Amino acid sequence: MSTAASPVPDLDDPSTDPFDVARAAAEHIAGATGVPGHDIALVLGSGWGGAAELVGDVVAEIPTHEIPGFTRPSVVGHAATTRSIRIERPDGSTRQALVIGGRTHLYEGRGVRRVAHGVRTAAATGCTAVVLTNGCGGLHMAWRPGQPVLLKDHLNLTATSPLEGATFVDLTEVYSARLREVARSVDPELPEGVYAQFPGPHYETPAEVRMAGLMGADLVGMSTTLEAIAARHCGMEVLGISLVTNLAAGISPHPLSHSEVLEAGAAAAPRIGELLATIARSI
Ligand code: 8IG
Repeated sequence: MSTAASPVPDLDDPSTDPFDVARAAAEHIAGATGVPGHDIALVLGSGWGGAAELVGDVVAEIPTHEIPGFTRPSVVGHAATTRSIRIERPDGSTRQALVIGGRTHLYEGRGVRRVAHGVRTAAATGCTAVVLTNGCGGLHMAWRPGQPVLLKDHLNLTATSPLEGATFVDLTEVYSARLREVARSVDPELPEGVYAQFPGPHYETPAEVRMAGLMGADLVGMSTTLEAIAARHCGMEVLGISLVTNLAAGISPHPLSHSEVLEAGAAAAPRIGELLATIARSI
């Protein structure tokens, strides 16, 4: 453990190694929570904020923006605390979960390093698996607002990557088949889908939603794929779970509204919170 606080390098400085900032963030988390290391990480997206308390005993809670490399989130409904949670597993053993609220989105314009920083920090704390959750639009009428969907693959439509330089990471199985199996053992009804990440912050046009469908997407959103790539680069297993909070533009006859998205999230909160908690205990 470091004694004198060395200055944290600036994530925006191109000469800074983003993994140095992730290590500084992990040290801050260890110091501020009193928990030396973590096993799994949960990133809570739109609609998933209420899930943390259900996962286990909250050992410590710290403001995310105080952790090196993190910034204040700018979106209403995005939680901004990071918690260390003790999970009791069915066999009596325990796991320490790092629950990161307040993810940085690409549309905030702070660069891909900020977007990837959460999962890199989780890896630096010792996490070997990360559960990425999000709220998104659905392309299938049968998936009503409140429907959770497991990600089986993605389309990164952001035209960027969280990786820099000649970093050739295999993405044949971004979303762990093993962890999807664990999730389905909790809820056998969970459907699977392909998630397309658009840059946002605007929602898609109906033509863009049709395009995404033709390309193989079942879900459209503004997060997750860049974080999943960064997590695979760190060697973590990834589980992706979307909450369909609205039918994508043109699928629904109604225009999209952020308040409806928040409402759908709130209505689904108990069910998806319990689902996430049970999955976290089973990983
Ligand atoms: I919540 O319909 C949510 N996030 N791109 N499209 C995109 N992002 C979203 C949507 C949606 N709903």
